[in-house]
Amino acid sequence: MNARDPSILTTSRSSRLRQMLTSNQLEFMMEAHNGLSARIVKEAGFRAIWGSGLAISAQYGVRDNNEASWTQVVDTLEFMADASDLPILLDGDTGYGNFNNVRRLVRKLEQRGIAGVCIEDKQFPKTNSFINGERQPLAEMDEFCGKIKAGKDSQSDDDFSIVARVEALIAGWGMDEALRRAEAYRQAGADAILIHSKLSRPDEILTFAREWAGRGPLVIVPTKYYSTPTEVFRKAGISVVIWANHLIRSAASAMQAVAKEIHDNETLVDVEDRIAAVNEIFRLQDADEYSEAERRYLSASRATGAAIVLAASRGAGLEALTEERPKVMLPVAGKPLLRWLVDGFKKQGVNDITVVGGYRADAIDTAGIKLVVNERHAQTGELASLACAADTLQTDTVISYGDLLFRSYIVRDLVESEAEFSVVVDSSLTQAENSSVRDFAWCSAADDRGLFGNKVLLQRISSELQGDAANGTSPQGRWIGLLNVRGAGIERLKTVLAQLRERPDFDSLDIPALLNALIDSGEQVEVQYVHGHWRGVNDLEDFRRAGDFAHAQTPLASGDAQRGAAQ
Ligand code: SPV
Ligand code: MG
Repeated sequence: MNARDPSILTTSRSSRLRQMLTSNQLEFMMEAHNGLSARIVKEAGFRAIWGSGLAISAQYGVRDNNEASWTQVVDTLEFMADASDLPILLDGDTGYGNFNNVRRLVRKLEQRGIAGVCIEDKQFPKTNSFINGERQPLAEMDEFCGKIKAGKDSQSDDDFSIVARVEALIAGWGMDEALRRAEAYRQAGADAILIHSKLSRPDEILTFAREWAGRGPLVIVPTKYYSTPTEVFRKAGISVVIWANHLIRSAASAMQAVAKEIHDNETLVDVEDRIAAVNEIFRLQDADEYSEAERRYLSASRATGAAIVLAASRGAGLEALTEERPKVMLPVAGKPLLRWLVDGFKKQGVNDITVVGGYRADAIDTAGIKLVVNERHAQTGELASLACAADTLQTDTVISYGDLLFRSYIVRDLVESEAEFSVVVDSSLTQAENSSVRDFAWCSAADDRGLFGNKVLLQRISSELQGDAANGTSPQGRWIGLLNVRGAGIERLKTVLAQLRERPDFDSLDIPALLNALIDSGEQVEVQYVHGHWRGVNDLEDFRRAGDFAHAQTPLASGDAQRGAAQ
């Protein structure tokens, strides 16, 4: 099968590595030395990873002399295999001992999903080939053949590859010895030969390849003869080129430059835009998958639910009290209105709370919340405020007015709803008893305890009891100012919000306009009916009564107050 066939992704890593070794086109492997670099190799488009001994020891800050134990290397590979689904060819040095160590190594590598190992014909403990290569003793050829056979005999996956690395050219033993060994290793069962050279020109590699004459796959590491055009390798019939250490080296130079600059300048300001954003690190760690999994597996407790609280207004009718602070900071029964709301959310595991401030946002207590400010609050409405927090809309989110008090079950039931969009509607309010009542809700069915559990859908919200929305009918209640958005609904809400943003009257739109637009675009908005048990603070009278309601929510409240609060 052609190695570039997309179906390759369904084949095992070991068979993909084997295909790369045996394909008749030139293939490339890039070095990685930990999970992050393994991920980066994959994203760059490579199809296999070289688990470089030099780079893995360097990232531990130790020498390429088997100072890191083989189990530490294998543990590192496990992170790499988790971070990338590419085949990994481990640079297994000398096999970390004799034939018996190779057997155990092969079994352990297979268990960790590693596709193959390269072993070199030197002696344990080895030294990197580029450090006094000619002084390094080679393994005895027959003994090394025994290691290859032992490795091949102990693999349980036929596709696991053992690459035999010939160090004869590095050690100065000459071309004939290199060819003699390569042939012996091939006959011992090696799946490919890695022929290494430390010259700055490719001459001896090309001579070797010519003499080898396609007896089996050839792998090269052109670290020293890097200026050779790749086409030369292709023409020479090389199977795989390994770029052996370029990520650890690029990481080192980037870290050196940034560390020095921060040290010398005692500020981050010069480097911030030149380095990966923190969000990019999160992306490389696959943080989104975590959020998704959390949504799936923590759904009962909603431990990381989010809320956006709209708190930009001064409060019409409350001007006398809101000279110095916005409405949400008015004290109700000893603590600010906003704190009641935030505590109510946190009690239900909605911990990630973004408050959109506007008027006197400086007076908002930011403990336990994130504050974003709608700078244009004086000219804009609720949707413009919501848009200021749109970036935080990533996970299940309750969108809430800031001037609400509610019994805790209301938010609990709302966040436990499976619906992508759900709203709380108070069925006890169907009349305009006072001027502050707005947001009347027309629903697919009235609140009927007998139908408890049946799905009721929102059809329209309007503050007018007459007109199109009313259509001659009475509303089924009043929307209390809580909207929950879940799962796939989040992106769709963002889309509708973006569409509304194009409208010239966007600045004057409120959340009901968003709900109506969602319904118009075909979304189902589920209704959760309540009968009292909440308060909005829209005017002085509301504010006065809010204190009683809040008191009734505290654990030591008297039974009378509790009943009073139930409206
Ligand atoms: C490695 O990457 O560790 C190698 C290749 O073995 S080299 O450093 O060129 O010997
Ligand atoms: Mg090495």
